[in-house]
Amino acid sequence: MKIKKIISTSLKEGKDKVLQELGENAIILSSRSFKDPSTSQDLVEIVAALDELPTPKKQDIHSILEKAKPPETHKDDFNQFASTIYSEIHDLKDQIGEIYEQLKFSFLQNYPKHLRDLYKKLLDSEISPDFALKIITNMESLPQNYKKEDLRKEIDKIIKKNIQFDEQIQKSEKQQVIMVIGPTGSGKTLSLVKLAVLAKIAITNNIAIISTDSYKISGADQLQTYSSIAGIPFFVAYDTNELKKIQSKLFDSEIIFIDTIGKRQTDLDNLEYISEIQDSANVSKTYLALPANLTRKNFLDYLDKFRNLAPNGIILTKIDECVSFGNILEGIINYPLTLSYFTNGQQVPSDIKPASGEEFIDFLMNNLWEEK
Ligand SMILES: Nc1nc2c(ncn2[C@@H]2O[C@H](COP(=O)(O)OP(=O)(O)OP(=O)(O)O)[C@@H](O)[C@H]2O)c(=O)[nH]1
Ligand SMILES: [Mg+2]
Repeated sequence: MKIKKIISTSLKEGKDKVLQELGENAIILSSRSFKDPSTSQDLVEIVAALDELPTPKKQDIHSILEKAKPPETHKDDFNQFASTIYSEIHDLKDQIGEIYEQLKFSFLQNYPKHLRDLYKKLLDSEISPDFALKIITNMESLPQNYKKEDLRKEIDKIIKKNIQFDEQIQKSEKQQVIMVIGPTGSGKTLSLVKLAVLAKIAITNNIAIISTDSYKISGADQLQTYSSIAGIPFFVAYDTNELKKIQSKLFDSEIIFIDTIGKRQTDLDNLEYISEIQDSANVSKTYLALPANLTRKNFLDYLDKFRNLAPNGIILTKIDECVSFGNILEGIINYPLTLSYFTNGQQVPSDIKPASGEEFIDFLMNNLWEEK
């Protein structure tokens, strides 16, 4: 800032001098009148200042902003820069993914590549990592360039060692009471009808069906229709007393099939009720119907829930709707439970067959072997 003191004989003259010397942007900081001590003349003292940085004019601001704007060529540069960054982030993501995969399977480094690959396939077929590891540890004799038959043999060994397969329903001297339990919609009623019709064809004409599925309005109707088509006597029991009464009249039936409800008010109510039926009906065999297309977690949950009812075997239903069988393999081996029947469709009675190791291996092979 430039400051100037100006002495003049009048205020006007002083202002003119300020204008002349500092220009129109000068500002007056102070002014005073005084007498010259030597001449006694009246004088005026003005102190004025000028800010040396010129205040930018309006158009200057515009031009500054204009300069600050990235020119069009910069815009292109920026887009190119952004896309380079994007592709670098993408590459990094891929690399992190690869490192993650290597770490995830690093504990498999001691296994040959074909077993590491098999391990990944087992995970894809919904087998848990721990269980998959157990399987490949048991397959160490699988040759490196294994063929379909080599893999089949190894799976066969595991299945034979770990899974029990049931005999189909046979003729018996004593009356057999066969009950089907399971979660809602698992295929209990349809499986029971298939079994009853097969028993009528292959074992005895002397069978009966009792429904305890009176909770749902149409529950018993569906079964009644099937029974009348197949010419099998059909009864509905609304409680255990009634069930006992009906059974006492069926003393000479060779096989009695009992259908149960999928769901009451709560799971616990349901299980208690089924347990009462089991006791009062003197059940000789209880099948647990479970759909093969359940997730591993649901499959294990149901095995847990129904294990208190001590099922003798599993009817694995809806195999035709199932893509991966690892969940079942793990559930059944871990519990362990006997596999009794497989159902694979809605045709009565053709879409049911006794469970067999051969068939089960076929299902697993579909997940583990791709035809080249
Ligand atoms: N695709 C296919 N569908 C099936 C099979 N078994 C049963 N179903 C169908 O699954 C549905 C339920 O079958 P149900 O036999 O009524 O099942 P549920 O366990 O008695 O059912 P709730 O009594 O309601 O608990 C029906 O639409 C059946 O046709 C099967 O093996 N394959
Ligand atoms: Mg039913």
